[in-house]
Amino acid sequence: MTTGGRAVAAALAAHGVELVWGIPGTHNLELYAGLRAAGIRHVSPRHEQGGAFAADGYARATGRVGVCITTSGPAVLNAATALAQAYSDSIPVLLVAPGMPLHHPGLGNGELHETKDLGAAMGGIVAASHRVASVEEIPLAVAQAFARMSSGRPRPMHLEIPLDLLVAEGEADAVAPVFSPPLVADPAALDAAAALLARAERPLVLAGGGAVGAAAELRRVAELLGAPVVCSINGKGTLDEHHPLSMGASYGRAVVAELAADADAVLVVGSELAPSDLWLGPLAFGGPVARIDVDPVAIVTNVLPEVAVVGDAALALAGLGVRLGSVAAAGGEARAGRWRAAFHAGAAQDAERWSELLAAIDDAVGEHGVVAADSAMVCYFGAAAALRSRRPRSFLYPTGFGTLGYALPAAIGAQLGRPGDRVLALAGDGGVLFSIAELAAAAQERLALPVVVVDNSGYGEIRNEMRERGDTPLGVDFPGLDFAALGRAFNCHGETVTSPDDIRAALERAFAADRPTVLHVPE
Ligand SMILES: Cc1ncc(C[n+]2csc(CCOP(=O)(O)OP(=O)(O)O)c2C)c(N)n1
Ligand SMILES: [Mg+2]
Repeated sequence: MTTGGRAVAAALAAHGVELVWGIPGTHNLELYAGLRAAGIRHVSPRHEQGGAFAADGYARATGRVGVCITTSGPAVLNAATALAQAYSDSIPVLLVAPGMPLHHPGLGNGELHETKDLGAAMGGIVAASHRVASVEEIPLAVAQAFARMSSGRPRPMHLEIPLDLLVAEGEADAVAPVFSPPLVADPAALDAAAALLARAERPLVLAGGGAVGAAAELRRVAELLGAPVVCSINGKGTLDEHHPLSMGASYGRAVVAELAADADAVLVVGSELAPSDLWLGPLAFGGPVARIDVDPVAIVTNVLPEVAVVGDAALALAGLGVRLGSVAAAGGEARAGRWRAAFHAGAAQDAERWSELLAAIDDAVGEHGVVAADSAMVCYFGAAAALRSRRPRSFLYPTGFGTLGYALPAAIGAQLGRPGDRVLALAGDGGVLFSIAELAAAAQERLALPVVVVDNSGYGEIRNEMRERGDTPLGVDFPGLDFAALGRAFNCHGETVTSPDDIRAALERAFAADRPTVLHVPE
């Protein structure tokens, strides 16, 4: 016999969960007792949105499921924005939270944390929101959630445990994790994709977040084809950006549109080709398109391919590699080199304002490091293309949903998931305030985390857009804050860096420190 709360914790542990982010409340005390009993490490964010962003950062940096635990009602809704972000970027995050009692009146009776229809709200946000109906069901529901998150297109889940079931006793037989092997593509589809690409003289490869587990296979196919590779921001680093065939990351550049038009065949791997990746509008391809995607729905979305290969990216690319032979195409690097030069020139121009800062970050973070970025200009105009990532899972960015406040908590999650690697948060003065309380969490965990705040005294991008429309800016200018002092108030170090010459030394101090450091960079 066990209790619902203990059954949840035991089931999480049985699925390899070692670390959760959570905030306790009256309704989830038995779950907290279970976490302790199961030996699961608990980290305290200071807001549930920060907890779920941290779980997302952990998932992106490690490839494992990130888990967040909250109490019911407002706590779940606080986490909802982060789960919506995880949904749009296909990140496996599990939220476990109590809900109203099993036999709660459908129209409500004013219970603490009662929400009109929380399941409906969350069902509109995550891949599935499931409410268990008995203690016995709990191990099964956890196994089902993990099965769903570790097969096909990974996406967040919400598991609701009626609050009376958390304390109820029952039998909860363990359910072993379901092993779901990667989806093997149809050989005929792979033949067709190989034929389409082998005919090409000017092939192009686009790789998105769905390719991050297929770095070696992607590189092999690119080399065999002699094809330039452009990664989306979520796919950044999947082909080492120092490789001669790598263009770098982000599709929203004029040179990518030119490259697409010039190509006589295009291979798209694990990429939505979403409007949020294509700021300059849809790409017009000069030749037929083959798409590889684990999601048969995504494969026909935005761009209808001539050849659709539904399957795991690594396996499909390996199959394509076998079909393309063993001799690298001649001339690919020379052709790619011209596009590469144009890509980097454009990126350098857009990032010019932050060039010294970004070069210093690139060097300080190093080959194995991670940059967690916010929806700030320094990130999407700057870091996304100007940093030269060597590996996937090294640039974490809230692409599709585009929320603010992501960088700091995601960096905390990444750092706890990869304690041996350098992790840095990069944000604007506007976005960082959305989740600034997480400095307290980072300080409590004693993370040597630099939090770089690029300060233009307001919502700079929106201010620019208002001006471009000829409007007088409204709601976008803020009096300056002393972010270094703010950092110190949160038990972090704090430094204001006014000269570019000081940035490198400040970053080294931050990575060697016994706590996080807020690096305030006024523009
Ligand atoms: C949750 C949320 N609210 C509002 C926005 C709209 N928005 C996009 S960028 C931006 C400005 C962010 O300011 P800051 O972080 O300082 O970056 P900057 O634009 O100055 O580089 C705003 C308000 C958003 N993306 N997400
Ligand atoms: Mg700003």
